[in-house]
Amino acid sequence: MALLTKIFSGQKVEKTPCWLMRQSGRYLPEYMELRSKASNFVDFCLTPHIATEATLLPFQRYDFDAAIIFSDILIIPHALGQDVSFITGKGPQLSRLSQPSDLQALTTKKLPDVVAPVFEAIAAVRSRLPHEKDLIGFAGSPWTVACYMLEGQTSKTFSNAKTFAFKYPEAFQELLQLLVQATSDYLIQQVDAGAQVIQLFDSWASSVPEAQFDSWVVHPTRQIVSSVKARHPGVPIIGFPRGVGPLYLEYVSGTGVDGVSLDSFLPLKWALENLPNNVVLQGALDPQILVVGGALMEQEVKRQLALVAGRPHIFNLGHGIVPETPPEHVETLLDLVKAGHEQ
Ligand code: 1CP
Repeated sequence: MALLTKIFSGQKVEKTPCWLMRQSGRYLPEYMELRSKASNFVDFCLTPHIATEATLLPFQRYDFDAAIIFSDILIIPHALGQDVSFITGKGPQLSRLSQPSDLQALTTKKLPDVVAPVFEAIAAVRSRLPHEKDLIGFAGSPWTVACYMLEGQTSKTFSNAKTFAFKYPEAFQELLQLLVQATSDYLIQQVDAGAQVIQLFDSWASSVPEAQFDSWVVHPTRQIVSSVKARHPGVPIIGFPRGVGPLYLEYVSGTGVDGVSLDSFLPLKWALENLPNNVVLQGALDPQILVVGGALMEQEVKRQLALVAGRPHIFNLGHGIVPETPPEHVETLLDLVKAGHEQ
């Protein structure tokens, strides 16, 4: 059994498994070269042989314990009929939904055909990946995906998305429910195709007010977890409610996730004292420490491994690798995690 699935099955592991969010991305020159072959990022994600290659690229250099299928959380809005494009230097641009009536343009009709290449890539990666490595499938959580759909672009505050949610609560719930349905089906089919672990990214959960946290974040996530588990009871699901501080506890107990990805802002000691023992903790090196490397990184990796010792733990960052990361620091990090467990 590969290390991630082994940890989730409650067994002891011989070393702390490690994979990194955005492990295939702009910090790797070979990714930039592959990326230059497609002008359109959506096409890049939806071309099976390219997505397969992108997923496997980091394994030419590194001994990660898991691969994550190369795709993006905004494939779902694209498959629901929204215009989605990625502009270099600006990030994602979507035809913004600003009125409840704009939701009528969304449809699940074409979704199965549009996302089919993702399942093809998953099957191809699984057949090429060594059996001791897990393959992670993923999707964005409804709140975070809705943020982009309602904002039309990235934002520090997602104030247009929040205004829509407050002003039109019924239409907003309708959007969340459409995303719950589409995302559940999408993840079930990722597992059918060969994904062994699922991660749900709720990167903007931090912008949800406390009083709305249950209905905008916890409840829709619990619905997805229940639907996926109804079809695939054994598949581990990791949630990533980035930046929610003490609401991590409400998230973990309310959603039924098997693991939780910690961000770099949450005190590790708080997580260890407050989150249930049976939940697998993933994280949480600050990506900027990976950029700097050296003694700083060594100290911090050792500190985190010592603190988490005895708990089920997957080493990762607190958010994705940033483009300015020197690729050789990733190698050093993997060595440190490996050595840390042997001490
Ligand atoms: O031109 C390029 O190469 C585009 C850069 C890029 C990459 C490499 C984007 C655009 N997406 C991705 C891949 C990606 N996105 C993966 C691949 C698997 C991996 O190796 O981890 C994953 C898991 C994602 C998920 C994703 N996309 C999230 C959730 C995780 C997170 O970073 O918070 C989010 C918020 C997105 C939206 C998105 N897609 C791309 C960008 C630049 C962004 C973020 C924009 C923003 O800051 O709001």
